Amino acid sequence: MTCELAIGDRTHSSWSLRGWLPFAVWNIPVRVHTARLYTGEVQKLLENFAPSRLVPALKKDGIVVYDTLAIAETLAETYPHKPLWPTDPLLRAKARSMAAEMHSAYGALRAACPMNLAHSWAGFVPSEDVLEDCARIEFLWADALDASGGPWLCGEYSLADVFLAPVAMRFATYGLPRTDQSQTYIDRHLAEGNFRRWRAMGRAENHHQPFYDFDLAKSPWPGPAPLAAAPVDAELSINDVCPYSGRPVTDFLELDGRVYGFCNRFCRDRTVADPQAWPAFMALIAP
Ligand SMILES: N[C@@H](CCC(=O)N[C@@H](CS)C(=O)NCC(=O)O)C(=O)O
Repeated sequence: MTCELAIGDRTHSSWSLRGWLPFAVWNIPVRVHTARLYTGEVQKLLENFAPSRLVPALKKDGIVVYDTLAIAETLAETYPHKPLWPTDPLLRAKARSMAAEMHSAYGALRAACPMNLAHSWAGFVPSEDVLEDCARIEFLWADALDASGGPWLCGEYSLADVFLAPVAMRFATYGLPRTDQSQTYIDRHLAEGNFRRWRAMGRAENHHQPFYDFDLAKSPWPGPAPLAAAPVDAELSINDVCPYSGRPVTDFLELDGRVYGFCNRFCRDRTVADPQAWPAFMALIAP
């Protein structure tokens, strides 16, 4: 039976990102249900995921697993041939420990720097407590990267990277001080395809949560700059069917003077947000 996953706003819900990434990275079929945070939508959605109180929540074979660490362990045990955890015992211990510490610590960083994949802030001044969390995280990143040789924390991409992906975003978007080694690791997350697709879907959702705003200037997005696509009203496009669904096109974007069509607005807008994140679209523009 296909897994069902309840998540919140992609731009803001760091735990939802952690819950979703394993499905994307290890190609595990899932049906995603989204609800907007700080409205009644989450609790309404979770009526089908009892006894979950928060997102993400997973339903698999009629059984609900909530809380990200439990979801990660459930997927690892369900798909033992997929390398969710590293196979090497030392690296597996490090990966499990980092994921667990992420789950139980770094309160200062999490409170001061909520995940916001819409913006990068200039002039954020971290408190001593935030800097202490950052130092601990960088110590663990260096420990793992030195032991594994990289490129991800424990060699190949693992659940450790899933759990630290939103932290990498906090370093990047709040301009937190970091070593060159951390910067390389953060850049790897910013360029990673699954993360880029998640962020693009968040941009297309366009859920603005004022709670996450800061009275600071915005700086350019620290990841790869997206190609300059724009939504456009049109009737004709280069393609007759959507590159994702194969259905007739109804919504359009323009890129480099050419018009491309999609079967709905969300497919179009997530592509506008970051065209290069979508291999099926890139195949269409450069066959
Ligand atoms: N310990 C939980 C934390 C989950 C969590 O805090 N989820 C937030 C979104 S990031 C949520 O559901 N908020 C909705 C609410 O508070 O009503 C986990 O690991 O999954």
